[in-house]
Amino acid sequence: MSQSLKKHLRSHGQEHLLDHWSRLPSDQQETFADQLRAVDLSLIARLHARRDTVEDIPAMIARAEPPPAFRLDPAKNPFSPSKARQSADEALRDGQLGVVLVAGGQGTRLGFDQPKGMYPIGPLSGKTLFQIHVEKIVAAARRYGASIPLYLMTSPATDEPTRRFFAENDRFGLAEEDLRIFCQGTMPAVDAATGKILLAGPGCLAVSPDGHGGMLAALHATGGLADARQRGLKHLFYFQVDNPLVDICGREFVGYHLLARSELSSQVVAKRDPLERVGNIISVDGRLHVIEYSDLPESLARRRHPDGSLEIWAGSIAVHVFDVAFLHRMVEQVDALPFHHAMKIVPHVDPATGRRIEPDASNAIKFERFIFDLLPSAHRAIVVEVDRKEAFAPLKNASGDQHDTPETVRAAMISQHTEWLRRARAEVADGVTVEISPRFALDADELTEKIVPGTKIDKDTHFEERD
Ligand code: UD2
Repeated sequence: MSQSLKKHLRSHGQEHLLDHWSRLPSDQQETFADQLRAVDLSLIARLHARRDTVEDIPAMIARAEPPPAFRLDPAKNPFSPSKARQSADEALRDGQLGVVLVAGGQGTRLGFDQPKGMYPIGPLSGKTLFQIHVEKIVAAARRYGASIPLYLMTSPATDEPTRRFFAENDRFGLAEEDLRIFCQGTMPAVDAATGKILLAGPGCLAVSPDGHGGMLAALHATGGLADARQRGLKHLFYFQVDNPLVDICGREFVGYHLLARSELSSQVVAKRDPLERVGNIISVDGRLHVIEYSDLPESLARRRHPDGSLEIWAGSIAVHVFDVAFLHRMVEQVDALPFHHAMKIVPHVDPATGRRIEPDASNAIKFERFIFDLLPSAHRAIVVEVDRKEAFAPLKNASGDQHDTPETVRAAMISQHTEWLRRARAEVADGVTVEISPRFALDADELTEKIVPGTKIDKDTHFEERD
């Protein structure tokens, strides 16, 4: 065993990781040594000591103001929706937009053992989340006569099945050169009390994905950022895999981003209740911040204006537009994204005895970066309010839960598509299930062009484009 590695581990109090070294087969020793060398031990020590930590939330909230927001009522906004749509159309026609989809999460709450993107959610078609997202991108590219590349982030657990799924399905119509799948990094979990790195098994560290904020480093390290620049992309539309209502490259959102010359724009909904599980966007000293729902004290979350509206109203739905130049600038700043601490139950093995330990309470800290922590660094950042019914129905929980289940998500899709059909002056009988493929129509306006007014829909119907 290399003496320098031993010394390095000892100097950071992590020499326990070598306790079982002599019992490892020699090929495993080599891979384990590589895994150990790749860990930034001083960073882990700093993080455990909480020296690299997130701000004092009550102090921030004391200085918080509502974020500069484009509200649903256009009369309150400095630019009109039609001007925004026009700006977005120009940028899209000019091929300035790409898309980033983060799909590295493990979907534990949903209880689905494959990547969440492979969950069949289409109410009639049974299409998966991945297929619905990609069909939207392909349809938008077709509409604008420009390519819209997709940068799809996976994690070690979701990478292989995701790649196989896309290959088996001909990338759902996306050109090969327009899909880049890249895998995010990982971070070791540490014992909460001692800061010692845990072992998942002999010769194997307990690691987990480094959070969706890992997107920045991983996109850069895998050449995605350089690719974006080389293609002449100026903006990246970013979203999460679990929301089939997401309006990918939505014209008003993109348009407001452009007109405000924002470097980072975020979609928000007016929170349904003070404790809704979404990030809270606030402005502090002229900079935007997201306070995660789990970090917002309940008494602050419940504060209201005299008219009854919530003081902290803007719920982030994790849909953003990033300027490519801004991301390039952030990549250069090592500390652009802090690490958050999450207390978790992490089963592990005792390095000395090899005995497996199954804790029954949280024993470990996992370190994660959140992409929205780039907000305070962005110039002219804005938030844009969207109508929840048109833009947000995330799949988080298994059937039986109150919110964000397969049933609530399908109901939201059906109700959006029913509403589009009614706007197109079709008559949809009550109780009928409709689903509109993104290949058939991307929005209510496109649907209106295709539906003869007065069309009666009295049985379940999936509107799909014929090949
Ligand atoms: C996220 C946001 C929350 C709100 C909500 C909207 C955080 C911490 N919270 O809550 O503010 O906007 O979404 O639905 O982001 N992912 C990765 N790699 C990782 C971890 C996550 O790719 O290491 C992806 C994951 O696949 C998913 C997304 O990030 O697409 C969000 O992850 P989540 O479902 O764990 O986040 P959640 O529901 O706590």
